[in-house]
Amino acid sequence: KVNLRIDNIAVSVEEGTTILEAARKVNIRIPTLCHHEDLCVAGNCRVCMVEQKGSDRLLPSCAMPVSEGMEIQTNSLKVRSARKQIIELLVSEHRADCTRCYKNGKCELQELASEYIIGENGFIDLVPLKVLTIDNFSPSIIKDDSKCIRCQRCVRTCDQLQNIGALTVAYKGKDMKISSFYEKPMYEVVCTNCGQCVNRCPTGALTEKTYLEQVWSAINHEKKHVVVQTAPAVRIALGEALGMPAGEIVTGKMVSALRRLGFDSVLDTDFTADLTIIEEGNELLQRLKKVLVDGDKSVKIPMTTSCSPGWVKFIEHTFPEYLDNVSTAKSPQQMFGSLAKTYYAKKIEVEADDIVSVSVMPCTAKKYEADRPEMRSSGYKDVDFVLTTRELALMIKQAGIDFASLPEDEYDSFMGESSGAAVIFGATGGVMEAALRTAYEVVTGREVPFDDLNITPVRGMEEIKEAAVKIENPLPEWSFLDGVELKTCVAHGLSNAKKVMEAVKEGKVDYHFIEIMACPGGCLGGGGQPIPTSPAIREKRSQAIYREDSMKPIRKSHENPEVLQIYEEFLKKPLGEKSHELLHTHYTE
Ligand code: HC0
Repeated sequence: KVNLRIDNIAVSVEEGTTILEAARKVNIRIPTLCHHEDLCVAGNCRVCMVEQKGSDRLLPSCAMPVSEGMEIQTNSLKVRSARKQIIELLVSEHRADCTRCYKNGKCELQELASEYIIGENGFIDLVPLKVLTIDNFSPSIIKDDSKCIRCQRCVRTCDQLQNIGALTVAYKGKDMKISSFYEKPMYEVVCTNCGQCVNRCPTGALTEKTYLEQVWSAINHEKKHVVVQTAPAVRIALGEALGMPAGEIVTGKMVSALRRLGFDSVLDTDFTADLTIIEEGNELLQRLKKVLVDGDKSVKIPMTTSCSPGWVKFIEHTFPEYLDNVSTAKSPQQMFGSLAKTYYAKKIEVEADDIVSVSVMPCTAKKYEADRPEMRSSGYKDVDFVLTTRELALMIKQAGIDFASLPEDEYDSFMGESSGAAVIFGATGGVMEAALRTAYEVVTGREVPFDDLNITPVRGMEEIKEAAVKIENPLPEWSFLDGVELKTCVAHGLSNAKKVMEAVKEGKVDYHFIEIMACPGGCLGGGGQPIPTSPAIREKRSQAIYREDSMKPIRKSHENPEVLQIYEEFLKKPLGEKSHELLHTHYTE
């Protein structure tokens, strides 16, 4: 242990801890604009400068490890004056039209400028002297260089966390800027739309493209019937953006709020998450049969999940030769969209033309997914508008709703029912756990041999997880699987996805089924989730998801009565004709 004093408080921390981390341990907040717990040390913004007794240099606390006997002051006159100047400099490079900015009230630079009362007497405003570009071609992300303070959180996110490198540092010195490949629009480069950069940007330089006004217009349109679906991971994070602590389950309040906002049908993506398990699970079993019994070499194993659109875009760019390994099942969001404008429209006797389908997602890539040309099997755009968790919170604020005091409500009765298996889709490993709960039972007629259905090897935040389930005494139809050890792998974050795919490519692993989610922690850590998202917050959201699962009366997708009903009334059978038309697709390079 290393012992030091920070602002005269004794602190004892592990060797290698930085001054910033040590201060946080004793609840001293040192401001920073470039540090983020998910990312490596950068020391770019210099806002976190502190003074060390006996030294005339100020130290960047995010980059400086503690040493024995150090005496640190985080708030001396020298520190305050330097910090204020740095903030003034950053503001002079930043288009500070705060009242018009999407991040107004949520901008870390604005907050510091306000705390340090920078006023009018700072440095010359450099913004008018620069050539500025706003890239708003992408359906998901807007990049506005005039708001950028060059902290490089986004660059480190894209590079280290996601291994994409769509954002890089270009030029040097005063010309240095955050750029994409050849300064092309984000839409044209390898960006996966995951929005992890948006989640970490301290200012309004990277934001989601918002569709709030379009949704308000649809709600207020006399003739339109607006259907909303909510993703698994929204219900355990929305509260954070509305003043509640991380890890609160707010499903019932969210449903109440959506009704008050004026949505005509309040439904659940979890319903189609259950449906995905039936379709994807059957697809896996069919693939296994074709490979193991028929020796069909055109059929690819391992099969990978397809529900994370950031992952699908990643594999299209990075491992296109493995596109046939991706499940043909559409994501629950898109299955929901195509059913909303076909089956559901008919059921509620509304013309498909008059249905507006809105989804609330923890994800910015879902905006891109909804825009893909493959996603129009209803004859219309299956999902018209995608809002992030943050946008829904903003809508609730705009409507003057006191979220905390709302009563708990239930989803509408058709396409609103779901199992615990569907809820856990929102956490890394959740799709795999849900699939195994169903697939094992379909094949053997018995429940998975894990305590209380909790398949713990695929749970948790470990980067890459593996689990094997041995199939013994299957039902006669599945006798070819007798003794087969079903090998599965789960990865979250695209740098881990890359590791898994490289291992597959090199023949080092022989998985049957791989779950990949583009974002750290799975959707609960999505780019559209409340800011901040940190490892500790992801952990709390994850615990909330598994709590929600354990409280559900139905915990297996194949037992969802509405899923059984839709097969009986409409789809007839998994992988049948209607399913192929509406619920499956094929991704091409
Ligand atoms: Fe997810 Fe999904 S679990 S991708 O993370 O499969 O965004 O929450 O909605 O579609 O259900 C996101 C979350 C979803 C989809 C579901 C899947």
